[in-house]
Amino acid sequence: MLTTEQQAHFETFGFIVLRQAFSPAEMAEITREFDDVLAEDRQGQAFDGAKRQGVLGFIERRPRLTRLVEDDRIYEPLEQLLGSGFVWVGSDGNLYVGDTNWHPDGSNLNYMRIKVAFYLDPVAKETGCLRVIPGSHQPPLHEHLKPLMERRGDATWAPFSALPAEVPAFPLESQPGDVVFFNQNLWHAAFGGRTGRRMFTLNFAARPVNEGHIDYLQRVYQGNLKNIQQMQYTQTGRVYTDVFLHSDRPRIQSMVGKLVELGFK
Ligand SMILES: O=C(O)CCC(=O)C(=O)O
Repeated sequence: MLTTEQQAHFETFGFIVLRQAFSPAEMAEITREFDDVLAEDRQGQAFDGAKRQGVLGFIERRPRLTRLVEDDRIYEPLEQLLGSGFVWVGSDGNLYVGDTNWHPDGSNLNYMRIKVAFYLDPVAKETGCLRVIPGSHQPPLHEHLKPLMERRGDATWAPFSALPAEVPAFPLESQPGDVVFFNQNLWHAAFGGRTGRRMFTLNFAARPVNEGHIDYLQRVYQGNLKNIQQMQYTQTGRVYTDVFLHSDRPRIQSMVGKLVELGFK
């Protein structure tokens, strides 16, 4: 459970880090599964570091990883921040290559979505930790930052007279076992990480209550479907699995019910 102050931190700044929420023994298990899933996706090939490897539908591939979404340490904060009836969007496991440029995951300021990120190696400001611009999940700062995206990937682009790596931001330095929760409208980036930086994310959205929300979920689903069909190594053709969509676990059922109703597969 989050304290009232932690909730206020999330609401005001757009993120919260839960320090050492998972023990070293749990992280060893989770990391082993992570490495296994990413290796399985590569079908025996070594990771050559030429570009990011991203595996969508990541946590559904191992029961130990699937359990994370119903774990009190993840589920309860989400219920506090998103409200009851929140829905599953999806997960990805990643080996990153190079910097991640400034972006929000979306600009749908009327619909709350949260990303939960696990960094599996220690990461600091100059070594690939997530940097966030506190408060940028809300207007007007959210909109004021849009020039940052005009020339993505250009390391000399400085619309605010600061190079990308010097844009004023807060570094979410973390150790394995820490869990980052952030509002997906928040502007974020990462600089200086090693090739093969390991992280995975779980993504959720508030209960959809209007056409705009449903429309958003449909668009994300279609986008994920396209991405999954174009995955670098293994194409499953499905965003979700039947086992997950028809789970007998009450917490999982509650987050996928709407997706089943919408015909997502
Ligand atoms: O860790 C990173 O490089 C960035 C992660 C990110 O942008 C995301 O998951 O949306």
